[in-house]
Amino acid sequence: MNLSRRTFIGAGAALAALSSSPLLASARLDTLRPLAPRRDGALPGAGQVVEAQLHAKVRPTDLFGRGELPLWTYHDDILPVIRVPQGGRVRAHFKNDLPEHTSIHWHGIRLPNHMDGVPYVTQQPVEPGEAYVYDFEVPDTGLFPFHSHCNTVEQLGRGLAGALVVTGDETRTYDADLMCVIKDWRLNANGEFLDFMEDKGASRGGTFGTHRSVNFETVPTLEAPAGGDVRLRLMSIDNSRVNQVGLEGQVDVALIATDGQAIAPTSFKVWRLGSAMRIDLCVRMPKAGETVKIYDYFAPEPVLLATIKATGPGLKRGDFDPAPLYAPTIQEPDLTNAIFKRVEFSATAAATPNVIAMPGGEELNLADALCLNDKTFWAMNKQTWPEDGHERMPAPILTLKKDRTYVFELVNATPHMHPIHIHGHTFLYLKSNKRSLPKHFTDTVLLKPKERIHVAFKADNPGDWMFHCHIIEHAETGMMSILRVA
Ligand SMILES: [Cu+2]
Repeated sequence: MNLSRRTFIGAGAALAALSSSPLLASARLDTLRPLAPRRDGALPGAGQVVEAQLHAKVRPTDLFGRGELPLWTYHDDILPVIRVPQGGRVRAHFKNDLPEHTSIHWHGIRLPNHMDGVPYVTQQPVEPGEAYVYDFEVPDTGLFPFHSHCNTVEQLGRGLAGALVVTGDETRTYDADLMCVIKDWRLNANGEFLDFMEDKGASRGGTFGTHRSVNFETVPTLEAPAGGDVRLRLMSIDNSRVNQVGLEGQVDVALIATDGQAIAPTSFKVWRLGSAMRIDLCVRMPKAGETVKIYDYFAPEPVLLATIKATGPGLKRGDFDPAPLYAPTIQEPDLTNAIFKRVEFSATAAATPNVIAMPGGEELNLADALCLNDKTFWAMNKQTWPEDGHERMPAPILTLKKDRTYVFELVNATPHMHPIHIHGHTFLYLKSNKRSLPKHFTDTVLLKPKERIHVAFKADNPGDWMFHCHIIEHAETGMMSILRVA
């Protein structure tokens, strides 16, 4: 296990420091190669086990030079990174010493239901003082966040998260591999935590942070070899904000993966990165001493998130030719005979108390006040997650036939953005009524206001799976549901 924050922040690379007004980087990608075919035979990590120790507790930390913040983290390396080769197993020995119960959800990993880390749905909560072992194989390469799935507004708001990197997708080693984990913090003028959620934000676009960070630092400067090709992994673990990330300058850059899953290298300008979403870029670094700047272009004034400085003697890499990754292990779903379902995301006025009946006749275990919020602002197909006090899980929003392929039409009936996340499966993005994006695999699909997106997936992983908006406060106020695959 690699838990060094140094390694995490890495040694890396970058681009053009041009002017004070950030010019979007452009890509000149007329002659790129397609994805490398899926690898044959055994996966690189087959038979390997990576042991990780994750100990959740309060770790007061002075993150921004404004005094100690009572962070909740999984490790003394406050943003832990677990690296495991594809096909290997993660065995995470988890101990909870937080003041309240929690669990760990491994976002985007196609794992068995009982390892999915959702309290009451896939496991009982891990109470203070208790331990739990997560043990699962990683079928797909890429970058995945892990975080709690209960009172996540506060737990993630206090920093409780980590990164899982599944290696083994590279056909050519990059000159550097950098990660930028984007997260805002809710701090007052004294540098103390503000309330993690307000009704005003929760019922609209979100309760945004007041202090931006990358890798839990304020506008960090990373480094990468001058002239080199850098793999830049960008991931949001913010509760709410959607960043529109782009790079400044006359730099060659290609998009090579979405939510960890490879795509044929394609032109990149900006990408909207909602909570838990990831992209991988291949960036050609400029001359030594120059920089590449990463911005959020969503705001009226672009916000600088991080800088990558080009260092060293300068590599000679020839024309920009980003190496394609191996094709995703996951098969493209066969749309012949796919079953069509429409899922509408909307605002709501009232909660819908439903009881979940299990196949055996019993009812699914009780939720509690920590996992539910007492407000309901949102619904999926007119159904909300029950309000606090209803004490029961809702019935599944849909019951899917195992091994059938589904096309979901995700309909945003609100004027706000919603990054929609499915557990245990990975969507293939097909089309949108508003945008033209390349076909790509994704576990978290960003719906723009009034957008309709079609996604497809094979319901091949049995169990009750969460299906929800990843703006955490939207999920916790109703935009959360269960998909049953049986
Ligand atoms: Cu939402």
